[in-house]
Formats: sequence, C-alpha cells, structure tokens
Amino acid sequence: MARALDAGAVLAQKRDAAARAAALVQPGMVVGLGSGSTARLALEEIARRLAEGSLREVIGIPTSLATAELARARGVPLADLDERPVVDLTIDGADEVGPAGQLLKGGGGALVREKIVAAASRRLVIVVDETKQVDRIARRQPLPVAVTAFGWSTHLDAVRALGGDPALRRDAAGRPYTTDEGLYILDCRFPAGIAEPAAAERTLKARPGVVETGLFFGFSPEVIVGRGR
Ligand code: A5P
Repeated sequence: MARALDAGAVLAQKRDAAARAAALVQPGMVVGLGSGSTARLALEEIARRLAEGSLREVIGIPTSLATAELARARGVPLADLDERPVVDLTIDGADEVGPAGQLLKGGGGALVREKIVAAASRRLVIVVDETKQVDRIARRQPLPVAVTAFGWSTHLDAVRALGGDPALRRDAAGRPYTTDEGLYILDCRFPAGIAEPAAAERTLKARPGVVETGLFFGFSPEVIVGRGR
C-alpha cells in the first residue's frame, strides 16, 4: 500500500514524472496528449521545449477538449486521429496503477477519448505519483463507466451484481455531468476493489448503452512513477 504524501510531495512527484515523460518526445513525433493534472504538466513541458527550440515538428493528439484548449493556448500544433491515425507516443495520467500494468482511468471524465488514443498508440507512457499504485484495481478510486444518457439507470443493477455501488456523476450545479461525447458517467465504488477486472469489463461492455469503462488492460504501459520527497 502506498504511503500517504502531502500535497507538495504529490505535486513534486507529478512534476518529476511529467518531465521524464516529456523528455521521451522526439522531433517529428505524433504525440497523444493525455488529460488530468499530471498529463497537463507533461504538455506544459513539451510546449516549453517547442518554444525554446529543443523540440520541433511535434503534432499533438488531444484526449479531451480541455487538453486541446490548453495545447492551443501553449502553441502546440494539433491534429485528430482521422488525420494521424497512428500515434508514436502517448503521455497520460491514471487514477490507479494495479498489478501487471492494469490501469484505472477516467477520474477527469476523458476515458473514452483516452482509451481510443491509447489503442492507437505505439507506446503508452503513464505518469503518476506514488500514491496511485494499488495492489487491486478500483480499491481506492471508483470505476468510471461512460454510458449513453438514454437508459443510464438500466445499468445500476448490473453494477451492483458485480459488487459495485454506482452513482451518477454530477456537476457543481447538481446536473448530470456529461463527457466530451455527451455521455453520462457512473462512478462505481467497489469497497474491496475488483477481484476479476477482465470479467467485470466484459460484463459491462456487453451491455447496450455502456460505451466504455475506465479499466485499461492490454496496453503494456510504461509507468513512470514520480520521485521526490
Ligand atoms: C482523466 O479522465 C483521467 O483518466 C486522468 O488521467 C486521471 O484522472 C489522472 O489525473 P491526475 O493526473 O490529475 O491525477
């Protein structure tokens, strides 16, 4: 189990992981730009290297509208997957890193685009602080499940049958939160984690209306755990 870290130490580790990942970006690469606070730090570092001239001709593939907006603000050239369907390297964060490179993602709501970009990537680099490491996936963070707004509540009993406690994600005004694709998210708590995540993924993905889950398997990610303090 990860030790508790104060906010300053967490930020220092995120910065370290982001900088080490950004250093992997080479001139001419198509780079998947992840979402969340750690991926944002990596994007800032890539933008800094482009601005100072130590990096050039990079094309970013953003995994969310928020990341696209930040990249544009920092002058990072962008394309979409229809223009550049093969991504050389994606740098993204994660909410949990479990055994054998299992990932839990989607705390920021970008799981659908993140998974599509990860699947299109030759290399997936995940940047985390040490608190994200778990011995069983979904033990600490709820599993986000992106579903169509139509019929969203039909999935609640299926999540409960898996041992989860689902809750519809809401925005600050109490309205259902919607993803960049206009989907709803069910945040599913599993008090003891998910013992058989691959089976849970199959069960959930088989349901009409379930678009994606935050379980990322089979991507062979290179996980960079930040160092410091
Ligand atoms: C976004 O939807 C998520 O998958 C993020 O990658 C994840 O929440 C990690 O975010 P932080 O780096 O902010 O912890």
